This record gives sequence, structure tokens and C-alpha cells, in this order.
Amino acid sequence: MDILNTGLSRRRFLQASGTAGALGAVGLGGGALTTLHEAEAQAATAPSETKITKNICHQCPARCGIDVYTTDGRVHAIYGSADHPISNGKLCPKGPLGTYILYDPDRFKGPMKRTNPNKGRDEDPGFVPISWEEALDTVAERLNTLRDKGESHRFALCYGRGWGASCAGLQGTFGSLYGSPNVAIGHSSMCSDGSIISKKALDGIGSYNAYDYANANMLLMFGVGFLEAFRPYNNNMQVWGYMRGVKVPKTRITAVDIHINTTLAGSDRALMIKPGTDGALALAIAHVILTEGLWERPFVGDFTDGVNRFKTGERVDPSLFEEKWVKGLVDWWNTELKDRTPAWAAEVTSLYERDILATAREFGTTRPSIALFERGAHAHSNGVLNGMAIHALNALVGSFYAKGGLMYQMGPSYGPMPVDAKDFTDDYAANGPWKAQPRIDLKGDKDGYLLANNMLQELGPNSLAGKPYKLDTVMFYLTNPIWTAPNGQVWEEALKELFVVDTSPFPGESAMFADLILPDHTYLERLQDAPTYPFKGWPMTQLRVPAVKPLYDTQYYGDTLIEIGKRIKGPMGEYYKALDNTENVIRHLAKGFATDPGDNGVNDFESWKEKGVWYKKPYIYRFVDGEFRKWDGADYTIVMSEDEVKADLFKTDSGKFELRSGWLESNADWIAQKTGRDPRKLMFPHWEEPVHPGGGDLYMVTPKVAMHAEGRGANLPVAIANLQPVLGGRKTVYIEINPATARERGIADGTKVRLSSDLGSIEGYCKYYEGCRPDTIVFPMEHGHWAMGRWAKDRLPGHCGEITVNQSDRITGQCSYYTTKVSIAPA
Ligand SMILES: Nc1nc2c(c(=O)[nH]1)N[C@H]1C(S)=C(S)[C@@H](COP(=O)(O)OP(=O)(O)OC[C@H]3O[C@@H](n4cnc5c(=O)[nH]c(N)nc54)[C@H](O)[C@@H]3O)O[C@H]1N2
Ligand SMILES: Nc1nc2c(c(=O)[nH]1)N[C@H]1C(S)=C(S)[C@@H](COP(=O)(O)OP(=O)(O)OC[C@H]3O[C@@H](n4cnc5c(=O)[nH]c(N)nc54)[C@H](O)[C@@H]3O)O[C@H]1N2
Ligand code: SF4
Ligand SMILES: [Mo]
Repeated sequence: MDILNTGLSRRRFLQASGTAGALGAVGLGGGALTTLHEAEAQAATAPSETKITKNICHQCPARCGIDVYTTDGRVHAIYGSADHPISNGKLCPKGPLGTYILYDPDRFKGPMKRTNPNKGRDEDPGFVPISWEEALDTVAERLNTLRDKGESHRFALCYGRGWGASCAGLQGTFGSLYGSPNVAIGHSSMCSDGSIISKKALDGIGSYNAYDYANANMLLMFGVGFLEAFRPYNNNMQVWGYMRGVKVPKTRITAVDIHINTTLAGSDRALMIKPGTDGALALAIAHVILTEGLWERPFVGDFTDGVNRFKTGERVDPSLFEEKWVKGLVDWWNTELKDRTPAWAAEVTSLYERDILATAREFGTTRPSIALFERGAHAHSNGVLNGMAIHALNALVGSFYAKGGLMYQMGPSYGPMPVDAKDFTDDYAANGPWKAQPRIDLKGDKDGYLLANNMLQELGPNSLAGKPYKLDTVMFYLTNPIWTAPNGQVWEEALKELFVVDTSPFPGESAMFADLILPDHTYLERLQDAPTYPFKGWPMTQLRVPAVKPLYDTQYYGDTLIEIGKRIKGPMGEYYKALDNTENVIRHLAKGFATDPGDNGVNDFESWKEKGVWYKKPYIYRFVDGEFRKWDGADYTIVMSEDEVKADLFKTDSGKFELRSGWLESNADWIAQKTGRDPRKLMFPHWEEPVHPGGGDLYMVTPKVAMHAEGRGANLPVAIANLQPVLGGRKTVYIEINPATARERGIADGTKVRLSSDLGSIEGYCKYYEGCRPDTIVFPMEHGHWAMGRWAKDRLPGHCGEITVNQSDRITGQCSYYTTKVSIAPA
């Protein structure tokens, strides 16, 4: 396969050499030598000039602010911005590696089309360079034709890491003006919707939380890679140092996981739980908090006479309890909690009863305390129930919007878009036949996933099966489902039938199945906005400022979308002509800062570019003394009415934190039918055994590790080299296994093994590790690419996705990545 070099035509190389980024291009091949010598000669005579541009790291969702150092047109250093609230001058070990991404010799060099009609791992796509004009016209023509035939729903746009209003933010409008329910489908169900939607069931918000760690005195973490992955990773390490090294009293930490990772190793208490059973632990903690009278009365309320009637196994009369900001506490107790004792949970979770009791008492008596959970707890068939049980603990101890508690992230003060899309809606967009079509992933559909946000993992399988229909054209932005979806082999078959457009700058697995490549600029080359992921709650948004002119004939994805839009017939085309380009969009967003300048003085586009970040402290809501209050400019004094709390803080029907979820209850028939759950219980956090498909006898867990950059780091030799001593490297995958488990199966330390599930088998090398549960094996998902660049590819077999069953939580749609059972044997 020689696709890696085809993109670099002599014309393009000369174009690239003519840019300020010329020196970036010179490492690419023998033909560049003359230019290199010329450049060196120039560098020797001309005085060097170093400029620093502001940007945001691209390797994970922490969104650390970076200072990019460019000297004589070549980026040579990336440091954490000192004046950025997340990085504070620091980066995680992946942050400085952006130069390798910019100068990756295997990048796509410009738009290309496929010439080989056959698709497969061993098929050379035969990509040949084309002009942007031809590339964009090709997409627009397909889209116009589908629309003319009334089949616009057969166009899907899928995305992974969307950054802001100037990229993923443009997609929803594109879908509504064009007329497809499948524009756009995010990867959130393959990521962490289990977190977002379990929270929504109780508090009505539906987002990740922001946390006030620095003021918390205890953290209780369930399946959270706090020192490996949890967002924002770099800042977590900083705040960990503060919580554990500086703060008095030290913040106590209990971490629940299935192996000893860095987080557990650094905690006060490490609980190695049986996979999928975190909900049982949380229910038992709630049981103890209630029976021992440890709940936070100003938030939860109390028995009218102050006498605690929560006694194990005994029902309570709801009329005796006066609830404050929660709804359904006594119903929850009577239906579920009264029997969920630590002794019961010990059986289910395999933890010691005394540890469960000690954890519950510590959590229930320490204020402020926070219960956090992420993918470890919710990436299971019972994930929504686990997540709800854990999230509810925060209500019992009164941590919502409290100092040292958790809250929700505020958005930035962006100005409006240059024009209003509503003015450009034609009759087809408003009433066309597409309106009657379900989404291809059956999100929002009674036959599929009625309550989920996205179901990207179903798109490939559904299109292949023609249920609900077959797609015609699919476009990808920052997602590579052939490699990252569970059982991605099915996607390979699905994409064989479709016209595939990929915007990746890199030759990932899905790109190898593309018919058209419309490569994005890499992050150091593009102007892009990026509001923060939930951090400390106060609003913050950042800007990527190009450090160099694009090295190649690439185009920012947001502009690619706008350019396609301009070519769609009718008013939609006019809308995109009016938007013009992403810089225009970003300049309009920045106009919002004029009336609401950031704390660092950013009040327009130019100052945003210079500082890289706009933010505004403090967080405006605070729970104090039983009331929700707002910031008055100096203190939290403005008491919020119940209606205001309902509008802003608990967006449930009751305006309360609903331990009895009204949202789930209003969908009770559907839930009971699809999950078999007891209609009397399904609205409460409750215990349900997880379903473990795969057919093996060991749980397989594939966590994020510190050097892992989602599915985007494989062609970064430095990152993979850092994984090498313990986690594998090029052509090696180390699988953590408990020595007793290995010996039983005749597997010696360091030897080759075969892992199998119902879907097939892969190979790797076993590494004895006492810190891994005997019933579980662990290995990172970073390995096992068959594409993604010269260095990354040919690492099969060893990709866990190939033996991970595509099973999802019916409510949240969360893909159960940590739930497949596999068997292991010497290879
Ligand atoms: N370094 C790094 N950081 C990242 C990313 C990255 O690629 N690299 N990606 C980002 C993305 S996209 C996401 S979604 C977040 C994810 O952030 P997290 O959800 O925090 O990370 P994961 O590694 O998916 O899972 C966390 C932990 O769950 C454990 N676990 C598995 N099963 C169970 C279980 O049944 N119970 C319990 N208690 N634990 C279990 C795993 O061993 C792992 O340590 O990270 C983000 N941050
Ligand atoms: N087995 C297993 N699988 C998992 C997980 C797991 O724990 N275990 N974790 C899951 C999680 S949490 C997530 S979030 C998903 C992530 O999975 P995806 O949604 O697939 O996201 P990435 O892997 O980050 O996206 C990679 C794609 O983006 C392209 N790309 C890289 N840089 C750029 C750029 O600047 N512009 C554009 N346009 N494209 C770019 C890459 O070339 C590649 O094609 O994976 C999931 N998959
Ligand atoms: S934590 Fe994430 S965003 Fe920050 S430097 Fe590391 S990889 Fe980049
Ligand atoms: Mo994710």
C-alpha cells in the first residue's frame, strides 16, 4: 500500500515550501534536500525570529492552553500557557508532542479521491490528488441529488471530538437546512453518555459536572481515571497536589476500580470492585447514610419530629418526612434501599463489609464531599442505575452547588451568528419527506434507543442491515469508528457499501475506506474556538490561533462544511454564502465579549487571539444554609425562588433533585418493555445484575492511560515509547493478568497469549500484575492499529475493539465497553 506518499505531488510540495511553514515540509522525503540546504543557509544569515501563538492542546478533552513557539516558520516547542486557568504553565506528558502531529510525515497532503473500487484492509485505496473545487463539488452534487430524490436522510455526518461553534457547532444547522435527521451524529454514546444521562434522570440537566475539588474534604470515585484520564487530566494532577500536599486538612480520597492504577495507588482507600457492581456499593452507602442519620438536612429535609425512622428492612411512612430539595426519598427507601445493607453489597461487589461501612461513614460524616463516577461505573448494561445511585449520594450529603461540591458548567458570552439560519429554511427543509424518517441509529425511536442522545455504534450495523434503511453517503469528522467502535469489523462491511468522505488529516482506518478525503488542517494550523469542557463552572472559552500557515493543501473542517453548504441549491446555499467562512463566524462570536469582558481583559477578537482564553469568575450559583443563592458582585446573597432553581439548577418537572425520576417514570412503559425492569422500581436508582456478553470467563477492561490520546495517538512514536515498559509498544500489547489466574491457565509471565470472545480472537503478551483482580484482565485500547501511518500500522492482532461486543445500556445508549467476557490461553 503506497497511499502515504501519493498525496505529495511535486506541485503541492512546491506550494508548501512557499509558505511560512516551509521548514516543516522538509523532513518529508529525499526530494526535499535542496530546500533544506537553502533554508539552513538562510537561517545562518537572517536573524531568527520567534513568535508565540496561543492554542489548545488536541490530544484529549482537557483543553489545556498552550504557548506554541515558532522560529523562522518552524514550530519547535509547546509549553503550557502560564496565564491559562487549566494549564497554569503545566502540561501532561502528551501536551508537548503536538510538533509530531504537525510534522507527521504520513499526513494527507491535500484532497484526494479513491480510484480502487474495492475496499478492505488489504486494498490500496489508490488515492489520487484532486482540487478542492472538484472535491467539494463532488460532495455537493451527491447531496443535491439525494435531496432532489427526497432521500436526503440517506446522508449522515458523524463526529467525535467536536471543539466549538466554528466546527461541530455548525453541523446542526447544516442538518436542519439540508434535511437529514442524521446530521450530525456524535460519538457521545461511545464516549461517556452513561454519565450525562444518568445525571439527567435525577437532576434534569444532562451534562458532565464541574467540581470544586480545592474546597472538598473527601472524594469518593467510582471508575474514574482521575490521574490517568478524567477531564481535565492535567489540572486534576495539579489539584491532586494541592488536595493531598498543601491543603489542611488533606482531602481524603477513596477510589473504586478493578485494578490498582495510579489513582488507586495514590488514594487513602482503594476498593477493587467486581466489574459492573458499583451501583450496589453506592446503594449500600446510601443505606448507611440514612440508617445512621448522616444525611444533610438543609438539602434533603428531615422527619417532621426529628426522629430517624430509617431502620434496615423497615418501611417508612412518607407523610412523616418533609423533603426539601429532593423528591422521592422515602419512596426510594421503601422500594429499594431498606434492604441494601453493607452485608448484601459485600456479596455482590466482592468487597469487605467493613470497608463498605467505613467508606459510607467517612463519606457521610465528611463535609464537603463529592461522589464522582465515569466510564468504569457506567459502561455496563446496568450503567444508568449505577450512575444514578452514585449521583444520588451527592444529594444525600448536600453537595449540589455547594462550596467544595459539584455543579454544572456555564457557557461563554458569545455573540450571535452573522445571520439567522431560520431565515434560510425552504419548504423541503421544513416539511420534506425526510421529516418522517427515523434516525439511522434509532436514537429517539421507540424501536431503538428512545432516551439516548446518540447511538453512533449502531450506525454501521443498521445501515448494513438496511434497518431502518441504507445510507448513501457518510462523512466523518474526528471519528474513526472502524477502529474505535465495538466490533468495528461490522463497520468495515458497512462502509464498503457507502460513499465515504473523511476529513481526517491522518490515514486512519476509516479513511482507508473513504472515497473522498477532504483533509482538515492540524490543530496548530487552524483558527478554531473551543469552550471549556466542564471545569470549575465559571464560563471560559478558548481560541486556537494558527502557529504556521498550513503546510499542505488542507482546509479547516468548519470551512469545508461552509463550502459544501454554499454549493447546496436554494436558500441553504445563500445561508452559507452569508456566513462566508469560519473566521467571520468566530469574529461574530467574539463580539459578545464587548459587553462582557473576561477577567483577563479579553473583549474582542484581537485580544482573544492575543490571550487565547476568555473567562469570567466566579461561578454565580451557590447552595448556602438550605437556600440557593446568586452572586451579587461581591457575595452570594440573592436568594433564588423555587422557579429560578427549576429554570437553572434542577431542570426536572418538580424543580427538585428527583430520587424518584419523573423523566424515567414518564417513559415507564417503554422502559419496562425494553429492559424487563419492574415498573415499580425502574424510576429509582436500584440494583440490577449486569449482562456480560462475549462467552468467556474473564472480564476485559480497556482503560485510558496517561500517554493515550484517544484514538489519535498511535502515530506518535514518543507517546507509544513511553507506554512501552509496562503497557506495550510497537507490535506489543501487554495484558495485565493476576499471577494466580495466569498460572491456572499455564501462562508464564511475559509470554504470548490469545484472547477470545464470541467475535474472534486477538493476541498479546501477558504481564503478571498482583494489582489486577483475578477475574479481570486489563489492557489499554491504544494498540492494534492496521492503519494510521507508517509507524502505527501493522500492529495487529492486538486491538481490543475486535473482541468487544456491541452491547449498550438501553436508557443512556452508552456502549458497554467494560463488560465483555473473554477467555485467555497460551498462544
Ligand atoms: N490520558 C487520557 N485522558 C483522556 C483520554 C485519553 O484518551 N487519554 N480520553 C478522554 C475521554 S474521550 C474520556 S471519555 C475520558 C474517560 O475518563 P474515565 O472514565 O475516567 O477513564 P476510563 O479509563 O475510561 O475509565 C476509568 C476507570 O474505570 C475502571 N473500570 C472499568 N470497569 C470498572 C467497573 O466496573 N467498576 C469500576 N469502579 N471501575 C471500572 C478502569 O479500570 C479505569 O481505571 O477520559 C478523557 N481523558
Ligand atoms: N475498546 C475500546 N474502545 C473505545 C474506548 C475504550 O475504552 N475501549 N473508548 C471510547 C471513547 S471514550 C471514545 S471518546 C472513542 C473515541 O473514538 P473516535 O470517536 O473514533 O475518536 P478518535 O479516536 O479521537 O478520532 C480519531 C479520528 O480523528 C482523526 N483526527 C485526528 N486529528 C484530527 C484533526 O485535527 N481533524 C480531523 N478532522 N480529524 C482528526 C483521526 O485520524 C481519526 O480518524 O473511542 C471509544 N472506543
Ligand atoms: S491533559 Fe490533555 S489537553 Fe492537557 S496537555 Fe495533556 S493531552 Fe493535552
Ligand atoms: Mo470518550
